[in-house]
Amino acid sequence: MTRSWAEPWKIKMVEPITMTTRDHRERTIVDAGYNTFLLRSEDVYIDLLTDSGTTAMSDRQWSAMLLGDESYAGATSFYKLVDAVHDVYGYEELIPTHQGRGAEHILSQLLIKPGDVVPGNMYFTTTRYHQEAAGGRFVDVIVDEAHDPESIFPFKGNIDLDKLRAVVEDVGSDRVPYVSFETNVNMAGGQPASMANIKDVHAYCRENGIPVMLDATRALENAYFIQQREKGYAGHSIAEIVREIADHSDGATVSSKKDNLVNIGGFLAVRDPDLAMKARAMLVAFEGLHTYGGMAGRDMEALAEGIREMVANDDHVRARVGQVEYLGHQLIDAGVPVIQPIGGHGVFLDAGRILDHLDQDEFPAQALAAAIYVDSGVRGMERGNVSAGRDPETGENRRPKLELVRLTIPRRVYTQSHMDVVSESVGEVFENRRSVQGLKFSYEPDSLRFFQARFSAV
Ligand code: PM9
Repeated sequence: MTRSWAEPWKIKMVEPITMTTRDHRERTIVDAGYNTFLLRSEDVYIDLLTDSGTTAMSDRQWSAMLLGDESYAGATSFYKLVDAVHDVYGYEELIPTHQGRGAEHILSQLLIKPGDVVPGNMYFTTTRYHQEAAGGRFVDVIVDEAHDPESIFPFKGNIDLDKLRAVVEDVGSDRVPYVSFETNVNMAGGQPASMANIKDVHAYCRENGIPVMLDATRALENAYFIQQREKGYAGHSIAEIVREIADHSDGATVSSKKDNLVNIGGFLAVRDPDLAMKARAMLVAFEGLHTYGGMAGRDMEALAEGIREMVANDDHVRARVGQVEYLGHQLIDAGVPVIQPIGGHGVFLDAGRILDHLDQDEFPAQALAAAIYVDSGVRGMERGNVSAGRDPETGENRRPKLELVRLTIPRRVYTQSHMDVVSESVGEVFENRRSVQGLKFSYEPDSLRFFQARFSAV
């Protein structure tokens, strides 16, 4: 008989949440321009907008915050963070930033020259924004399976080496400042790369003098899938696998608001001391002094503890991904089309299939996220045509193959009962899917439009 498992923590403090009426939510979503980013959290019942900065910190992290050294320069909290990053990821040089995009900004400005090409395994919104702002062009070299919502390939985050080779041969390695390798690819549905692929890409890049820069934001969740799925890794600890992933890179940007279990923070970590010195020069102009960057001393304390805690044992990540899988399998059982395999940080609904009566330029995923909110107060996020933005050359919507609603699970926040409420609501909306109408822009920002765009019903 299989035995049940439970989270490796118990709850010490609670934050009340309240259910609103359907009538209230119908008005609220119109006021928010059908954009779940524009809802007030007090109008949300179960908040699955993002796993970013929404973690419940541990008692150890909260108590570490009291030790925060708020000295302007040389704070002990900074050196604890340097040690934690070094011990867990192995990087020698640490540039602390206020969050992931601060690190992306510095890395992109330092390495990318106008006209350069940056190959990567699927775009991420802020990452591509900074690559383009530095004058680069992002080229997607992820495996084809990643764009196929029905493929069950276990490593949909892999880089297709033939695609990468073709880009390098086409533009020349001197026009490729680095390969942008994301762990557990967010926009593909939280899908991992295999260790074999990470090693092969690193070896190829070395031969061609191209650095590999990880987006290690969700390296922990990637490590879990390697342990579960890749031959030879079942007996390795999560800590060993995270370290091995990082060993095959020249540096990383990290949004610590995810795997690292904090509400704010991030970093750029590199091996090259010269690159680190240049990064520190930028850091002092854009974020803060090199021994705090964008964080308070107490934030660095919580982060140092969070980095160690995430790999202290394998139970944490097993329960974290286990909860995502629990929700995913409930939805699969209810017949709702979702991206499979179920990802590490959320369940991604295949809005393109669910609302196949809508054209992609009527933004099915945006409309579905709004409909789920109206049904139950559950807040998810569009990850499709709105997030992808417009092609700068044609000005047309990019119409990506993946038109998804992301139900993102915060770490250590919700229980299995919350997941049951979510799956019942999504099941109900799925049953009544034909009544969901399409949307059109009433306000469209020029960049990163998904954050602040407003819509009205078609
Ligand atoms: N990710 C997320 O919800 C928050 C912003 S977009 C809604 O998934 C990766 C892989 C991310 C990420 C943020 C960032 C940026 C970089 N890489 O939000 O600036 O998933 O800390 O990190 C979000 P920051």
